[in-house]
Amino acid sequence: MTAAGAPQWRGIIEEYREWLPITADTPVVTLREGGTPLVRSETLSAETGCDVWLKYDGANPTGSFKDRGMTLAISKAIEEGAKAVVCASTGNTSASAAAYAAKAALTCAVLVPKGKIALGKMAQTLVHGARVLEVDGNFDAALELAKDLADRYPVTLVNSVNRFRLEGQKTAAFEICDALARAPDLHLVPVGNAGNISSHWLGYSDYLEAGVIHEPPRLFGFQAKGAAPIVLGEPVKDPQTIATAIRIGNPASWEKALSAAKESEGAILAVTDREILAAYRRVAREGLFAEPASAASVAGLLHLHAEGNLTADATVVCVLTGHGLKDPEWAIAGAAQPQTVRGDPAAVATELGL
Ligand code: AN7
Repeated sequence: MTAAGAPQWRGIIEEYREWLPITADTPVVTLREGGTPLVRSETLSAETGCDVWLKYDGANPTGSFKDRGMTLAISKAIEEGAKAVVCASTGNTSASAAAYAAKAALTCAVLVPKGKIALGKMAQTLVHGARVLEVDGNFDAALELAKDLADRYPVTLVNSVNRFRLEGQKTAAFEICDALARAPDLHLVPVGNAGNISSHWLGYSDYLEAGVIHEPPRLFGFQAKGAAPIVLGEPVKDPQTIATAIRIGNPASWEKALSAAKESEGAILAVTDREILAAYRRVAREGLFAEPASAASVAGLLHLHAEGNLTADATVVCVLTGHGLKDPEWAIAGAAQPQTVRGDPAAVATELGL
């Protein structure tokens, strides 16, 4: 036990217990996920004329929003007597599954598209002791394989088709409303397998139904242009984008995401890799390091602004879904390279122009 009264965020299950499908008997497997910063962006607010907030879900224990869903999925798996879990992943789900399975002493296997997951995510998955199997194919093929495996063998699937994942991830919407004491007008989020946007709509809908909020936000989801099946209205066989986290051609929660956008009077739209990288650098220069896929939400904000589709003074939340350290390659590629300097203060001062 921590000391009585010691302030510590307890993780999303304890903080939002009454909103989640658990009982007093559900064992809670937690790494104290959630409770992530909601940071106002002065520069994006000034540029767009809106009140812009960044929900930094990269501050979760394994560096992505997946932890919100994984605490619940792994807790329920333990409750149901599972001995092993499996997932397909573009990297963040596998990092999170590996960590929570380690915490629960469960066997974890992950199926990833060969050569297509960021180095940091691979490092996490391996260090937490998961079995990593590389599939010669993309994420969509790996997910079909994982589903098949879970249908036929005694292993629990912890991709977002597992309903407990979405139930856990909806807590991001709760935290945003709790912090603002209202729902935002617009809620912008990257879309890959389309689980997260669906879960956020679930969260806002729960709060609306309970009267905690009175107006829901409009939800806007952003896919990468080369991996935008929902925008195109058909699966993409060979999805391509530098944002490997959302390199997905046939999202599992396609219909749910479309309903979320429709019911909230929002939309699912596409942004280019160029827009994603510009947004990525921009939030980094404000002190928040988010991985490229995460920056799709901010790219989307600037896209809506450029097209004149923002109402002045609207309260806007952009979700930054994953930490930039997972995929440092892009940070280094786009920055000035370090310089070597002689080890005396005068030389350093000259170099810095002081
Ligand atoms: C940083 O890890 O699909 O639309 O297998 O890692 O709920 O899929 C990751 C997705 C956005 C898209 N941002 O969320 C996986 C995986 C980041 C991500 C998404 C992902 P969904």
